[in-house]
Amino acid sequence: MRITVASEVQKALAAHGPVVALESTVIAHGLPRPRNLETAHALEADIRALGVTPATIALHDGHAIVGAGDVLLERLASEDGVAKASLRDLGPVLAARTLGATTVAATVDIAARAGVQVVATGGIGGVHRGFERSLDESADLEAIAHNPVCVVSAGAKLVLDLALTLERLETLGVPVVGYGTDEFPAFYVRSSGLPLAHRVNDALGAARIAKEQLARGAGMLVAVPIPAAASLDHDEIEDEVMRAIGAAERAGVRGAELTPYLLRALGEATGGRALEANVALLRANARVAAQLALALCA
Ligand code: PSU
Ligand code: MN
Repeated sequence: MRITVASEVQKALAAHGPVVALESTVIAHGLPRPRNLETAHALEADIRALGVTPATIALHDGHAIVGAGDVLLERLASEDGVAKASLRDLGPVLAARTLGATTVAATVDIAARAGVQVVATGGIGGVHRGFERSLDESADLEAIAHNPVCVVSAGAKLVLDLALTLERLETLGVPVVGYGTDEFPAFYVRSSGLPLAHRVNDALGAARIAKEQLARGAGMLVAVPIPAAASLDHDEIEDEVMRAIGAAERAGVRGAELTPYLLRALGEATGGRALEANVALLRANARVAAQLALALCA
């Protein structure tokens, strides 16, 4: 794989300075325009404000890009037909030299190769509800298990089966560390009722675990609850999730299109409140990721 690392990111890595990688599927497929580009810039600004170098990852012209510049970010946010590149798509999209947005799975794979230890996202993919019929489990889980990268997220997306997602992470040997919480966060909602085996209260605690885990050549998940002021009402959003899943089934939406479809449906059904919550948790996670990157360098 040809990896092009932006000079700013190269410098930070060479100096063993703090770097946070960001995925780009959330920009191209997870958020509507123009909020997607604004959010991409806001996440990078939040990370920079803490003295950390952001590195948005994407695929362009046959290269994996670590540190997309403004022109590439703008293209990812505004062009139609940007590929959603998960692990299985990396080879094909690189060979076709087309523009690709990387999922958490592909981002983690590329970050590990480039030597970036921390990745921030909104919510990881996981085991979908109705898995027994669809066998739909995101490649995110295996990718985190097999790469020495610490992913910071608000748990897994609420549209998933969170209990099954936690079970799979346990089987795969991925520690899920609650950040100031004993429960697995539920993306738009602070708690899922699902207890976590491990908890830390600050970035230093997360960094101590990450050092051990990454040295094993394996990844981990730091699970950060959405800020209380931005969280949604559990029962209300759960109703909308059920409605969105029903609509997706009737429309025959599955595979890679399912997650973007559900996120869009929830944004529309809540009059944009799900979107605002998504942006708020993305920004909170970027900040925790930056603090973790700093603690890993200290
Ligand atoms: N989190 C968000 N919005 C998103 C995603 C995560 O807040 O759009 C994306 C991530 O890129 C994640 C992907 O890797 O959804 C999971 O897709 P799938 O379930 O098809 O693997
Ligand atoms: Mn899937």
